[in-house]
Amino acid sequence: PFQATGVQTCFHGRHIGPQIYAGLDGTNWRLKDYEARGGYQALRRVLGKDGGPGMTPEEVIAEVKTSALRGRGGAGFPTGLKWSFMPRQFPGQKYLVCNSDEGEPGTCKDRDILMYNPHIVIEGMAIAAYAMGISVGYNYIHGEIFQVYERFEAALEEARAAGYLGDDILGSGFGFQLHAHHGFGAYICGEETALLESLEGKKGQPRFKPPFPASFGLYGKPTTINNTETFAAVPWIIRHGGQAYLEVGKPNNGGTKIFSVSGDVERPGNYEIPLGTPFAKLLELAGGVRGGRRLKAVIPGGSSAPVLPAEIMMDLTMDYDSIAKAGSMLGSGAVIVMDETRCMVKSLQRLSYFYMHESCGQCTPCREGTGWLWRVVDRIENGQGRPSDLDLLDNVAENIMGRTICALGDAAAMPVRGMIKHFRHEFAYHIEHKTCMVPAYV
Ligand code: L3W
Ligand code: SF4
Repeated sequence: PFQATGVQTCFHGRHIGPQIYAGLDGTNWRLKDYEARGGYQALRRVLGKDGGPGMTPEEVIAEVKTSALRGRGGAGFPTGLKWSFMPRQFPGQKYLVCNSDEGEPGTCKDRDILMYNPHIVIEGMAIAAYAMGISVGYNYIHGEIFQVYERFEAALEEARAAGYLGDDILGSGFGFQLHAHHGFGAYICGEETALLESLEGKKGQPRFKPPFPASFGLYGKPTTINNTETFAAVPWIIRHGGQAYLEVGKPNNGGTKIFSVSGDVERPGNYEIPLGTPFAKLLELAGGVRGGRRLKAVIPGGSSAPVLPAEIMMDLTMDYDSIAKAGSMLGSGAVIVMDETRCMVKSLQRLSYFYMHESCGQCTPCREGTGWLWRVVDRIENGQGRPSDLDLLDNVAENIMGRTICALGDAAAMPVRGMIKHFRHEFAYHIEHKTCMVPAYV
């Protein structure tokens, strides 16, 4: 998946940031290191095990609502609101699930959290479980990162031994059992209902929504699913307060967000910065465009987000609302930078192949449409494009959007529409001249 756009997106271990990534050096992931950084103080506070009175579940949810924390997996759904959907009185098992099935091309942030700071996720999940009255949780970890799964298992063992997980956490009477689950590498299992199917041992294919997992989730029981980074934000919110977290970011976009900056930059890496930071600042952190070349375009939120040209991007701040206003989405925070030597047709060819390959095949517009999209872009790239192809691409994309069971159909269609909207002239040049207008590719 990291090759999906043809630009270099795979990097590991360069991560900086003030909250989730603060003070990590690659060796200090263990429980004792986490505790030395103030780890598990938030859980102690919530359970009244820090000498204080403790917090009620309602107070925890209220704090998360105040923080304006939004889901870090892609949709940006308000976390406190999602937590409040969980029925308080339910005569059966309820579940908490962490979505660590990070597979969005360009996104490499969650694996770094789990590898370098796994206890922050465990603490965040334990607090969430307390807030929603849940006693069992799972962390579904992407299949191609086995060492991350092993690291998380090791952290779970430490947390259990120290009494941060189990039937009676820190003697509070509150119990929460957390398990890790190793996926098998399918992109679609990052879609929450496909993930649940997979966790149940079935083929990972999305379910219709509604019903949402909040009412019909794992084994048909009420389930709350959040992304890894979302859980990792929770301990800071409890320790410093929801208002402080909100003020780190901007209204409706609280806190920091991790951006996986990849592609044509000098220093690709995971950068945790306050939401609302100008894109120009993020680019500067990543060392600027590689080789001093000119910026051409940016995919601001993972491969599913429509591309934006440099002139639009340079005026934007990195937050959910301003990226959406510009016609794209912040998504999972994968910022794919493309310089002036990048061919948009080639990039879209690779992206379209990815979605065709990852379609689960359940619904016709996605199963057939993703194949159509790839074949048409592929023939344009290979000098066999037809003048009618651009309208055809637009038409196929339009007929996929909104007509599928899950968001993968839209995710395949949106990059096509974005590319043609902003770089139509490049596609037209390919069709007319049967070659690329970008010198490096001629
Ligand atoms: C109860 C309601 N719950 C919404 C819940 C829902 C889900 C969350 C957001 O797509 C995006 C997609 C990808 N009652 C509810 C409700 N919920 N209404 O809120 O829901 P939704 O449907 O807006 O989004 P989604 O299906 O979760 C996710 C984009 O993310 N994406 C994909 C990233 C992939 C990864 C990865 O690598 N694993 O992160 C990237 O940008 O295109 O737009 O929990 O249940 N009335
Ligand atoms: Fe499967 Fe695609 Fe339909 Fe999603 S949209 S359920 S991936 S066929």
